[in-house]
Amino acid sequence: KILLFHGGKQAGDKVFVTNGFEENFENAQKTCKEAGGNLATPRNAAENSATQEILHTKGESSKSFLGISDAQVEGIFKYLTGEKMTFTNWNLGEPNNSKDNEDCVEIQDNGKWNDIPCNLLRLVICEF
Ligand code: GN1
Ligand code: CA
Ligand code: CA
Repeated sequence: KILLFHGGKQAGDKVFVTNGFEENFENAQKTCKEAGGNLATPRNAAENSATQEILHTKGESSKSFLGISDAQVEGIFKYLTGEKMTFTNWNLGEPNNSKDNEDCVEIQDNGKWNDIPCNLLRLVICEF
């Protein structure tokens, strides 16, 4: 499947790829679903690095949404499948639900995670 996605980064059975556009969380999720994939959801260090490498191809300080949210129960981040998380890579002091309004998660170009408002625009990275 990797041959179908130019610029994709592979980690195990997964391929991570961007469409090059910035979208809010809801639209990014929709974009990935419509393509037959899901929002990037790194479940181990290798998958996190592959996602980070996509950001590096897009230049300095690129950030992307992950398929993780605490919209259901504040403070309890879960995969969009509803499962509990088995791997995290939070930046120091995160998640902090800044201004009581951060239920989505971005991955920064250093690979670290930060919770942010879901209506911000971030590079779309999907996994297949
Ligand atoms: C940013 O801009 P500020 O300090 O209110 C960030 C938060 C981080 C915080 C870390 C929209 O908040 O998510 O937790 O820095 N907000 C945004 O200091 O990126
Ligand atoms: Ca929150
Ligand atoms: Ca935060």
